[in-house]
Amino acid sequence: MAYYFEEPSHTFGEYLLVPGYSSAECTPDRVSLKTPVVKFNKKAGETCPLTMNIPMVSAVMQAVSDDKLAIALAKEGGISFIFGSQTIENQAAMVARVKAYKAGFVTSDSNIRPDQTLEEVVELSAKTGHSTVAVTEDGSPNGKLLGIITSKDFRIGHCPAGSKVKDYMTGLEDLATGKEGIDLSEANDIIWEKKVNQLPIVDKNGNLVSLVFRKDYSTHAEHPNELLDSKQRYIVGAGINTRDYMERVPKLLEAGADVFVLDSSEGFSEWQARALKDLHAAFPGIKVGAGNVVDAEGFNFLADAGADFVKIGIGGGSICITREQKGIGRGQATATIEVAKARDEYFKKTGIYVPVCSDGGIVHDYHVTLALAMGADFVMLGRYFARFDESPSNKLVINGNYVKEYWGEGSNRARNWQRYDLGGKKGMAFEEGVDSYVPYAGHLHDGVGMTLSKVVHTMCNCGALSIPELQEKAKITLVSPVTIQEGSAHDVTVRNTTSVQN
Ligand code: RVP
Repeated sequence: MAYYFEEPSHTFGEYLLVPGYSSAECTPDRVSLKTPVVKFNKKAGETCPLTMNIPMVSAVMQAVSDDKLAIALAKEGGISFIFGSQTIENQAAMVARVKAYKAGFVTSDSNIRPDQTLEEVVELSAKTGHSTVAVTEDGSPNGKLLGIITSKDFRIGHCPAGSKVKDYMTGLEDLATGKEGIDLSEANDIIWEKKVNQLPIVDKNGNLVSLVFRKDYSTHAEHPNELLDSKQRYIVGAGINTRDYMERVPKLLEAGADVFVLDSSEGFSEWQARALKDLHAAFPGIKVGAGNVVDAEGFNFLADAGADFVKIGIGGGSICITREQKGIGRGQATATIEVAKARDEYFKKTGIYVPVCSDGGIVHDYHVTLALAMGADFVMLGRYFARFDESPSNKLVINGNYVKEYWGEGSNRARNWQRYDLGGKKGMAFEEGVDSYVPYAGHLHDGVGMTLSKVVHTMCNCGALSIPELQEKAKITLVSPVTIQEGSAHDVTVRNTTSVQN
């Protein structure tokens, strides 16, 4: 006989947090949002090998996670999972670009030779927008460094036409340089000590490797949460599927991917268990999340199969029509609560803590706090990130308003049918997602800053200084539709409409 869940399932919008006692020590600036991404033996006192500084990851979607968004999100402390619905080569190139982007270290693309003219320097600067030009023996980006020339070194019109770079540049003898391998704060110390605006980094043969600029260091300092690997490169994830993983993963590992996720709309399957087994056997130490599931049974299956984290959610995504098309799914809040409980039971039984990620259905900023309070270690968001400048989709004007395009991986536009593949002979493909617009929301840095500000304030209202403390202390209540109505401005005529989307 079929199994019936006794309670209807619920979404985030049906819940609120009831404040707990906040002591004077509980202030937003003291809240830590650090959270584990992959499993570890917590009972044995192991520390998690991969943590994030904020509990947010971006969805494995064409309209959301490319290298540009991945860099922007890593700067804030989270991880992007670069979309897998593209060729292996393209995906690996995106991962490689994130890893090559050395926070604060700029690879020079506008070098010049000492025998070239000042007019050529001006031309080059106009083309690249860089006022500092490195002078190398052969003019190549990694040639032997001979000096630096900047727009402050000469005045065009006051120097004889055809003047040579070598007569105006700051030569090596007067130049502060850093050795390859130096870290950013050491580079910054030299910049301050020597009172210079830039520091060329050279290898042991004197060849130019990169440049560190004084102005970039302050940008770096604006991102205290940035998520870096042991080589000071941004951390990045990649979405994979259950079909071509043995070809795709080695290329992505080579490109530097730190963590993977099996991207499937329904992950309680033999295909996922097989992929997890094969990948862990072929690439020892690899970190692979799996999903999506919506109940304890699904979680236990994937945890036993070796998932490094488990993703929760079917049919709750803003662009998702899986529930309508196939009649499968579960309210996102209920699914999160049940799976998080299963994670805690699993930990009690095995000593292993398998982080869980609530994926999809975050509409308001407070839904992030609710998902965390309900037990999620982190959340995955699609619509939210698609709205920012850094997402790969087009920005358009519709009815006088700026919007960004946002389409589901199960839409005809993405045609990511592998995400929905159950093996065997395929029937007719049908859409499980829509193509849509979302309101444009500016820079990711500002949007994420605002969301997290709300999260940490609410955590303080609950008396929590960390995510585990929130999970322990949160008091959560279901609310009636009338209570929800009471929660927004009511029985008044609102004079201005400057309130923010979320
Ligand atoms: P949202 O943040 O609500 O936009 O949801 C994003 C999530 O929706 C993704 O992480 C994924 O799990 C799911 N998704 C992506 N494409 C589709 C679809 O076409 N049905 N669903």
